[in-house]
Amino acid sequence: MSYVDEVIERVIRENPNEPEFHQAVKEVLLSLRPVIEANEAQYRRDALLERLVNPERQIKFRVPWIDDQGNAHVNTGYRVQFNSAIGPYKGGLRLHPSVNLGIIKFLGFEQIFKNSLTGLPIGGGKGGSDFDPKGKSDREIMSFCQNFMSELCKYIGADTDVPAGDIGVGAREIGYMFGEYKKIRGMFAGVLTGKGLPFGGSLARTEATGYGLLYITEEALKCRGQSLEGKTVVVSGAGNVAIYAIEKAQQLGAKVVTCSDSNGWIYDPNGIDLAALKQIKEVKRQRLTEYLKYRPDAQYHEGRGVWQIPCDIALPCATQNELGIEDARQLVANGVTAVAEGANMPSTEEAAAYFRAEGVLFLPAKAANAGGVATSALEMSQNSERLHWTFEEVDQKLKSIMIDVYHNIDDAAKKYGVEGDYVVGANIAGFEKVMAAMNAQGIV
Ligand code: NDP
Ligand code: 2IT
Repeated sequence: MSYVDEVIERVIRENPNEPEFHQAVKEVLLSLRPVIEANEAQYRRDALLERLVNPERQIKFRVPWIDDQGNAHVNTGYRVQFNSAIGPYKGGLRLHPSVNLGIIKFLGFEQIFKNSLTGLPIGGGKGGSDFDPKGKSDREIMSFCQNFMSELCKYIGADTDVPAGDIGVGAREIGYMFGEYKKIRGMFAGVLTGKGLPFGGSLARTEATGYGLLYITEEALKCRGQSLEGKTVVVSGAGNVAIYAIEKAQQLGAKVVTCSDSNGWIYDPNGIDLAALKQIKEVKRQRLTEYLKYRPDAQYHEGRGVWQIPCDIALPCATQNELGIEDARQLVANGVTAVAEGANMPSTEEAAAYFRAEGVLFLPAKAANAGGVATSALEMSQNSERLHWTFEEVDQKLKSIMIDVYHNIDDAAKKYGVEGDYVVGANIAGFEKVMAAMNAQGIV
């Protein structure tokens, strides 16, 4: 059996009940087959792939917190420090009831290659908890975040591991966690990114993932003699990534007609009212049903359904495996020409394969949403030099990073004879640097 197949089989056997982790490992290792097979004997001898798929460290801890009625609750916290070959572990924290070790491992594994693609010195990690922030008061969120950090603070540091936001973690949560870290460790350090602007946050970090998604899409379209001007765009999600993807898409002349949350979705044929969406989601933390109060002519539907709306470009920005094969077929039948993933692994294996087989421009998550973590690395740079850059400076750097990511994955796909296959291009381009660093550092 080939080395790649052997390691995939072992990952599935040794990590039962972690389907998302299997899915991420399979996608990466199968893409790497030509690179691995060219050096199979050496990689096998050095257990390179076994070292790649086994986290350097995984931390699991108890998080007790107290609700407003005085009752204590216990959730589970995780931090998976996956790979530090090219820099300190870097990656977000997710607070969602679906969080388990397998989900954090899939996200941490993806993060290794994404972070490498940014060209910046950051390793891969991810963390979070099965705590459900929905419907909790500010006090309850604070209690959870403080108790989460009182344990996590033992394992992170500005040169060790630098967490940030993900689903359920935004500026509010990062602020509470930062305060607790500072209190316990007695130091003001750049140990988290996505911080508030008054205490070391970077301008444009809030916008970065969504903006970056559109910058890479714009570049890929430009290379095909196209632009976003006049295009109809379908977006899923209504959180940080979705909101700023909608904002940049609109600025670039596209019309975005949908968004969604976990209860339902909006179809607004006149174009999403971004000010209303921000008010509902960022300020009032309400459900999307509220949108109809601002735009009575829009439609609200329960459940999922954005992929049935005809569009030129689809941007899944909510969560993993939210776009399946039936959705992909519907999108293609309706004439979609480009899909760029704002969320992590939003397309199922089958859906991603179908888009590529149908000649749809498909920009996979680890390239397309790399703008968020890239800007986190820019926040780390600013913290290290104790300076602040302007919005324009950060935004310009973000844009040039995303343009470089596109050309790197495009070149890698061409080099390996699969022009236009950006799943393979991103996996190989991300892997090459990590592999070179791991080889140079010996068997550790
Ligand atoms: P937010 O918490 O801000 O928003 C998440 C959005 O997705 C919400 O609208 C949420 O709806 C919806 N959603 C979450 N889980 C589900 C689910 N199981 N089913 C349906 N809808 C769901 O998170 P972000 O915008 O930060 O993250 C979105 C995606 O982007 C994630 O995959 C994340 O990993 C990825 N990402 C985020 C980056 C960042 O910088 N924040 C960077 C790169 C990737 P509801 O509110 O109802 O739960
Ligand atoms: O998935 C991701 O890249 C993120 N959630 C952002 C991580 C970060 O460290 O900014």
